[in-house]
Amino acid sequence: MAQIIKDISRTFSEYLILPGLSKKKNTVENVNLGTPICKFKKGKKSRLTMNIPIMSACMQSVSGPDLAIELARQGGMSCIFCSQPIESQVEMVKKVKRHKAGFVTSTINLKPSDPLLKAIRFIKETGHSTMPVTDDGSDSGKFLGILTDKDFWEYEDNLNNPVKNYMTPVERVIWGKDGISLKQANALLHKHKKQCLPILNKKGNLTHLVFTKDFVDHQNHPDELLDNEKRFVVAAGINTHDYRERVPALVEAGANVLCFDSSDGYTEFQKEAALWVRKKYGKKVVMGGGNVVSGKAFNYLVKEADLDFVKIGIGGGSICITREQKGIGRGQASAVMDVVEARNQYFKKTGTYIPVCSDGGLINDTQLILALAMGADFVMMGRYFAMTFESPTKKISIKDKLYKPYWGEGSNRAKNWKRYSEGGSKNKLEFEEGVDAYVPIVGSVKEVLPLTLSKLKSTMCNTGTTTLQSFSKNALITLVSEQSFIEGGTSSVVTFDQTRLDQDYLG
Ligand code: MZP
Repeated sequence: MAQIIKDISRTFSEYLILPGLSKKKNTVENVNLGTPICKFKKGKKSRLTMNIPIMSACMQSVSGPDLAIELARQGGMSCIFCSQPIESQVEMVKKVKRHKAGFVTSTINLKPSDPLLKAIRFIKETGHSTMPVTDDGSDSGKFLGILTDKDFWEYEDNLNNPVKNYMTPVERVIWGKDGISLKQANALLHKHKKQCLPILNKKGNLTHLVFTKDFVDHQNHPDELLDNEKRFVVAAGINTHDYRERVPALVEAGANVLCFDSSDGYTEFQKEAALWVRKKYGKKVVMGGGNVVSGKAFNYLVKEADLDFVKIGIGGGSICITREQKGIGRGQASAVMDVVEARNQYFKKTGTYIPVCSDGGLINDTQLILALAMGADFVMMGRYFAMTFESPTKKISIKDKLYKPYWGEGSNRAKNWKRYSEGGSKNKLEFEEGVDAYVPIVGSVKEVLPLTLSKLKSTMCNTGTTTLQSFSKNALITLVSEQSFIEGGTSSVVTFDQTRLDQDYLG
């Protein structure tokens, strides 16, 4: 007979955290959200840490280079999706690594012969007012001058005149040499009271622009996650099919972390692929895997596949229908607690700490906080980031509201047979494990993430802790009854939104 587990499969929304004694030092300014991502021996440090416990999901509709750059700027990390050809994934990783904080590649460029009309169109389309002029109109052509919206009068000048008659020529432009630091670039901007500094290489070609506002922005992000060469840190998804070709290409491109992207990682396929990577690169690569939902599967991957971190979660993702389609999975809270227990036992026995990640199914900030309180070292989220400006999809308007498409890696749209293939069996009839949906746009990462982190820090202060490690060690968590869950919401009052809803309803 099948073995029936006595415990119920539970979700985060069934739990609450009890406050602990908040000491005077428990202020949000004192909270440190740093978290390990690599296994480490007791008393030693993780080879890589994140400055906030958040990673974006390895999905086509979530993690492209724009999100990866913005999330690393905030201290987290994106996992660039692997359900694409190796070359395009490599290009995305390179784009993140090329991005130098504060040094931007110019997106609007002019040729000397372009009419002013073109400059006006650029200004209106992008909202930017400074445009470099290069010999071929590209972002890396020979730099000839700079044009700003102050150099001409839209309603007085002949807009068919060429920009070369209006631009400040290179001889009169203050510029920086390629290779200077952001600090030096800023010193030049400050000294000459300029807003924009073109950076030129030895041949006089444009490489980057540095803007005063970007420097300020850089100063405002003390949590930026940078590698030794001051480039943003980025992860890349890998699979158990083409790893022999994909992994070397990603390592060469500078990916800092590799992570198996699989809906079920408790397999010999993942063990074999992980051992191949370890044999080839040793500790040079940081390698995560999963997903698992039990301590047994965690132990298998850690002991047999030598992973640095393990991801937890099957069937809880917002776009996931694996549980409906196949009847496998586990409530995310139960899965996290079981794996964390196994991880803690493993640490006690071996002295090696393995970070674990709660992946998918977090429907609000509270659930993120609970996942960390239950012992996850970091979380991975898809929907949360799909809703931001930085996700790689195009926004669309439905009934006057802005949305973005968001689809699962197991949906037909992702055509990701690799992630959902069971390996070996070629005759399997295909079916979907993910849906193709839409999510409302909530703004940019720098608008939404600080609020989430602020709630997390505040809860940590309530429990009397200032680090994530002590948070999960000390958190006192209780199951809630359905009635106390209802009690937690507003009761017997009419909120503004409710009034509006009623009005809409009444027409
Ligand atoms: P969520 O943050 O949107 O709730 O969930 C994102 C997670 O769902 C991903 O990190 C991945 O583990 C999982 N996922 C991605 N695609 C599918 C699917 O098509 C899926 N079933 O379950």
